Amino acid sequence: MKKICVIGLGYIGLPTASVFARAGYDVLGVDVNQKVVDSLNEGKVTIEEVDLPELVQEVVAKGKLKASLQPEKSDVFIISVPTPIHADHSANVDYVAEATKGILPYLEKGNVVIVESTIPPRTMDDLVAPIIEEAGFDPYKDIYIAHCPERVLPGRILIELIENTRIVGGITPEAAKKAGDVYRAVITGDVIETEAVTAEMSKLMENTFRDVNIALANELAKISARLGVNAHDVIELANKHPRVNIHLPGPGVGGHCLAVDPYFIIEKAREESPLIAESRRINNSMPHFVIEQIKRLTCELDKPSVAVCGLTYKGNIDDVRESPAIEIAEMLLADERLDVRIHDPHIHEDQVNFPLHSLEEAANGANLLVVLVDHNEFKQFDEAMLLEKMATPVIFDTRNCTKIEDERFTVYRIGDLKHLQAIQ
Ligand code: SAJ
Repeated sequence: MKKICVIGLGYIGLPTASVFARAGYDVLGVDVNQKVVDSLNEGKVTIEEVDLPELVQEVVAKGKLKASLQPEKSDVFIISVPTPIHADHSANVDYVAEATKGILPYLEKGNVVIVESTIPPRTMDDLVAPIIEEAGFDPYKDIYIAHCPERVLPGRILIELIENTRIVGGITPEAAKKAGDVYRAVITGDVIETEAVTAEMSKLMENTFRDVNIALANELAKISARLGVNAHDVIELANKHPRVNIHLPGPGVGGHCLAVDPYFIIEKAREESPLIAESRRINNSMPHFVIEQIKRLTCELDKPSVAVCGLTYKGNIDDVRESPAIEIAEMLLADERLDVRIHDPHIHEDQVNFPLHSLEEAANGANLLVVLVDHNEFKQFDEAMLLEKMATPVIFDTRNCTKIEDERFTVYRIGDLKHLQAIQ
């Protein structure tokens, strides 16, 4: 039976380690955080994910999953550490480099080394392989080195880890085969072997495809504001065509994937990626576009009161990473002309550095209510409450998600601003 060492016990590493342990492998999870290591050894999890606490408890109790600050000799090493971005948007691959260096003392000929972290193209060949070579191995012969990007959706991680198709990119065909076999033993989805750089690019292009298409929808929203067109009607009609799928405009693109991954391509081929770069710029410009509309709406008022609804990067989650809504909230709070109150039922005050309010408090005396996230709570507001509390019943919905029945409300939507008039 094979022994597997998983480096990085985060959202991907811990579920991955648990799934291999459940399949009967002896798994060692490695993390730099002592707390993570200690709690795992007690059978407890430090991240929130459906069914994970039960699975971890079971495999730890059986002795199949253990945690440590240091790796051990293993047949397979899986690296799943974060790749954040620097301030200039270039990828920070330091954790990947450190994790690779960390396994060198335990590495033996014939071992498989898999990187699951999202990485810029050529990282396997230009960074990981040379580190292994420096330790005296021939990375193209002695060790089987591969990139296998993860593509799971939080909330469904344990299901998708087993069912999703896996792309396994080896730095040699043999490496792809050996790494592919590691997954084939435990997953039901297809395992497709390819070159490392193809696997790197395919992961990045999935998220870039989405980012570029959202940029197109956001550009349409801006064009529609200029021309007095309803972008939502345009999208609905255009999407009747069997090969057209225009995405949804919004206040910008957030999250740790779409708002980050395209930069990994740009940094490696700047001159050849103007469309990807421009799409990033368009999506990054959306918070300013939202602010401009709020200013246009409130310009006639002395000290307008604005209720902001939603801070997460998308609906029904508690994640604020790269969230355009946070950027918008901070810009509004910095504007001394405005009285701003913020509400998000999915997040805690310790996630942000400004006060949060209940919906009633935020709406109280508000001249404008701005919806920045499509949480279920905002799809059907308590209209009677809003009518009673708000000074002027005006809503600016940047997600096109609210259903407002009462005709006393004036509702503007990001793709439908044609009748926009200042609140008086
Ligand atoms: N958004 C729009 N308009 C749209 C769709 C999304 O403005 O039409 C915005 C969202 O509000 C959000 C951002 O884009 O701010 C990203 O949301 P998302 O749901 O598109 O994606 P993520 O970042 O939560 O997850 C993505 C997924 N990738 C794809 O759908 C191609 C997921 O499958 C990946 O696992 C994940 O990235 C990842 O880890 O790479």
